[in-house]
Amino acid sequence: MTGLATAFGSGAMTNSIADLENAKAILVIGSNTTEQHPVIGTRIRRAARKGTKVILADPRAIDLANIAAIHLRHRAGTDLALLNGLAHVILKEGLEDKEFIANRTEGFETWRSTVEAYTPERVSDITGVPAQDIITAARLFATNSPATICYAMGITQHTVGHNNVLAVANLTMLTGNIGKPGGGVAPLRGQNNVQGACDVGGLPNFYTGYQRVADQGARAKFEKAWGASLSPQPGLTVGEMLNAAHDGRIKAMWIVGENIAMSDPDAAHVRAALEHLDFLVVQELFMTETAQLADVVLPAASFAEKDGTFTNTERRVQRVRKAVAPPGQARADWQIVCDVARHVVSSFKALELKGSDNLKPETWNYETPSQIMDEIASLTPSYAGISFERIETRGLQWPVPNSTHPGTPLLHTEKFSRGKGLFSPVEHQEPAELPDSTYPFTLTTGRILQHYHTGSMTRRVAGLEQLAPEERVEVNPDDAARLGLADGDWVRVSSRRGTIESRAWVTDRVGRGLVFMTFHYAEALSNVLTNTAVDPVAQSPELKVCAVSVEKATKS
Ligand SMILES: Nc1nc2c(c(=O)[nH]1)N[C@H]1C(S)=C(S)[C@@H](COP(=O)(O)OP(=O)(O)OC[C@H]3O[C@@H](n4cnc5c(=O)[nH]c(N)nc54)[C@H](O)[C@@H]3O)O[C@H]1N2
Ligand SMILES: Nc1nc2c(c(=O)[nH]1)N[C@H]1C(S)=C(S)[C@@H](COP(=O)(O)OP(=O)(O)OC[C@H]3O[C@@H](n4cnc5c(=O)[nH]c(N)nc54)[C@H](O)[C@@H]3O)O[C@H]1N2
Ligand SMILES: [Mo]
Repeated sequence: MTGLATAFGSGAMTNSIADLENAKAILVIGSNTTEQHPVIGTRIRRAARKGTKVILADPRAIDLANIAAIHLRHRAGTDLALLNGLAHVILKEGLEDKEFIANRTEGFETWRSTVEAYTPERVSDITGVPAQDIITAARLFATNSPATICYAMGITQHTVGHNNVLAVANLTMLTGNIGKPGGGVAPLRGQNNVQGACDVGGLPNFYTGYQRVADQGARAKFEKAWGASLSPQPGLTVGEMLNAAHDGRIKAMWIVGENIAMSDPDAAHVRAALEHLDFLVVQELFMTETAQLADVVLPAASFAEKDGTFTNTERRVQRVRKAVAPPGQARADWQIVCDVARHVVSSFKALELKGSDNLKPETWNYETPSQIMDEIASLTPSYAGISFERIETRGLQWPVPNSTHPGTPLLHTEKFSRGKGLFSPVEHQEPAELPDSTYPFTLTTGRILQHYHTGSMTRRVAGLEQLAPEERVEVNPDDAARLGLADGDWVRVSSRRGTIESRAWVTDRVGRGLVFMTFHYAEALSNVLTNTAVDPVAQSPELKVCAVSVEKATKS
């Protein structure tokens, strides 16, 4: 999700959550906000009650469709055409923000020439959305200013995910919705601390604060601080690691808090890759499907059993505090990591391995998480002014460049990180795997309110299991009639990679030809079916589109 980095310098929410209520229009594209970000979903509902126009672009009729001024129900994987089509109409009707474009952006004319081809009629052919609805939505977005765009996995988990994010940035700049309250772009981050994990370098190509591994200056700074020589080569993404494990280029893996045996696409491939490793360590709260494949399981403390910080989707660095003691031998992740690191350094030294003389086991002697934050602050311009002391009562939104800076609720008020915002031409491209005569349906996958991902946590909660005990494949009523399916019947869903069986939910939440599944249930797992094709830039797999067949199954 680094797409916006190229457009205007940051992949994070430009504004704050509360600020959504200042928007006159909100385009929600590829986000089931009320189910997946309920707090933010509530803000959107409240805004709509006060008159904000909600424009929903989602192939499914999710809850937000009930409050939307218009629901663009496009074919999955056609967001680029749709976004270009909205821009086309705005330009044709002269609704663009000419002053903003002139003063704050570049590349406009080149981009404009590509958007010219996306007439409402052509976009209607590609997306299945009536041309008039495209025109109406474009007018709603451009004339109700300020306007925000919220997006999530519905547009990023595609082979064109990166370009989709650029198209969102183009539309935002076209309408001058940057650097002002109620405007902006809201990429809704997923996990409680995925923003923080990315901020502190949990990505293959960045150190903390998005300082590039390939940048010599940044590297020199970290080499000095850590007394070690560092590789200029970016690391591998999860998908690349699995491929490397599969063909023996990676021999050992240490997985901290991910259940990839269930959450990565093409589960058979994932399992084969993990089984091919010589050595697998899994650091977990529970004996997950992935942990069961491990040689060693390291028991970790959960969020409520340790101190630290989480950085939320509005870039706010907040304290988490230990409320209960961890069970058994479980310890905080940072303690486990530091212990292993000290042992590794000591054994490298004992073996007199090349380069090990500079390494110091003491580098890993932190006593508290607050010391780790001090080190982050010392090496990261956007976190420079953050300390546990300052966030004791209320979190701070980065960038916080110094110890008296109040934090930054609103990004890009004067200029973008790269100077001028860049319009990037992006063309519609079909998903990697399209329906055909053998696999005539499109499968899209995601979540429901009641469960979290692979269910390793939520499926242990009796109340949630009662509410949502099993997978229910969403099938459109017309398709169901053709297949002879009644609501609650068993179906067999197959792709080129595997087959699952589960109950069907006959519902017009999905349009004809589309089926929806979660990845919450090990016994009927959509990732047995999904495709590993990835976006060439962001490397995110196309979890939102693959081709499947659907048949009635006999199981009862
Ligand atoms: N209850 C609950 N909440 C969660 C999570 C959870 O597992 N459970 N997970 C968290 C995490 S890590 C994340 S990343 C977020 C994910 O949050 P979201 O991205 O909102 O959730 P998803 O269900 O993956 O998909 C969002 C929407 O994309 C739509 N969609 C599918 N294909 C397309 C397409 O081609 N184009 C468009 N425009 N839309 C499409 C789906 O119909 C769905 O409504 O949720 C977070 N919140
Ligand atoms: N088909 C399909 N697949 C998808 C997606 C999709 O939309 N469709 N979405 C993708 C997305 S956006 C995401 S984010 C991934 C999520 O994929 P995962 O992250 O693999 O899924 P989780 O079930 O959240 O697994 C997290 C694990 O961390 C453990 N855990 C929780 N807290 C801690 C802790 O403090 N320390 C340690 N060590 N462990 C902890 C939990 O017990 C849990 O087993 O799934 C991806 N997979
Ligand atoms: Mo996520």
